[in-house]
Amino acid sequence: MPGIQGFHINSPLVESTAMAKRLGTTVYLKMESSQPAGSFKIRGIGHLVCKLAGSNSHGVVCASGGNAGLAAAYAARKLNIPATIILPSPSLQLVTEKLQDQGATVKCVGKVWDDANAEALRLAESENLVYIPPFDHPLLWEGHSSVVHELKASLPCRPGAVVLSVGGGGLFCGVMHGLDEVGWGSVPVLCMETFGADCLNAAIKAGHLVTLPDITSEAKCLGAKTACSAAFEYSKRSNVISELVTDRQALEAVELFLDEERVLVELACGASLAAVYSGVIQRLQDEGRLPKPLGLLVVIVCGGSGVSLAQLQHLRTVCKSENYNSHDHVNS
Ligand code: PLV
Repeated sequence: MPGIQGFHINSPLVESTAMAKRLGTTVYLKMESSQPAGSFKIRGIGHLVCKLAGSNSHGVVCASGGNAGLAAAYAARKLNIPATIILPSPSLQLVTEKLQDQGATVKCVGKVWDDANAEALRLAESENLVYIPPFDHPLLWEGHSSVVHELKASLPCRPGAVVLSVGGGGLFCGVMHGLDEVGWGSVPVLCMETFGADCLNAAIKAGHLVTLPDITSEAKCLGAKTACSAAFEYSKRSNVISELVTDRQALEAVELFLDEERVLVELACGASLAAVYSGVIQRLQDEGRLPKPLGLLVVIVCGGSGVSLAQLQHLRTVCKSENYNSHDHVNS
């Protein structure tokens, strides 16, 4: 992992007995929820901000579903430079407050991340700010790849599979890059998205990048309308599997995780956890798409700061209401 700069920590790697009991295999949780600013994002964004925004820059601007912005604001505060974070308008007050607590200027623009991003690009140009992309940049992937180097240093053996969540695909690209670097390039990688925030899965099905008409999932931090092209290229590898869960399954996973592991994460992260709790892993094993026995499963617990007990209660009413059945699709 030569030359990775930034502000992330070597996150805890915790064996989950409760998940092992469900799956009949060893499960390790890479607890990115413990990172400064609450998610894995600080790995790539910390690295990117250090490389691109020196202490004499005018500051950074980042459009974000929340967590990339929090990471950018955290890194900017550490470097003593201003941060402007553009959120889509429906963003949570609790995220705005956390951003302000990091000293960032917050603007709410548009309905989804793509709208906010157009404003961030405009501001970068007009105010001479360093634009921080939340998922599409080689330096970001290089920073994210540090998670795999930590796994390599701590795991007792090569994993049988790695599970992660995909929004625009930055984490996925970083993990693929890292797996190649440590000689684990053929390890199966399970990419989890929710229905309605499924840009990578849609691209795989179409055979080319697609732009979703809208983001209809409540997992707003997975809500990029188009995956980055590097993620689409990686998805063509035979060891990459893409699966979808409903918001309801992601929410149930968040709740089970809170009960069993005592850590609260966002719905975006619940998508990965649902691979374990909703039987996706077992189904893939039954279909012969994942090895049986699996050996050792790694779940990247990507975390997220846009969650609280009150927000969880709200999601319960939205995702579990009878009117929400349009999201209860089945994987094709
Ligand atoms: N969230 C981005 C993009 O949002 C953001 O701006 O914060 N898990 C969590 C908790 C996340 O916050 C994100 C990304 C992901 C997973 C997906 O990561 P990606 O975009 O690198 O695939 C619209």
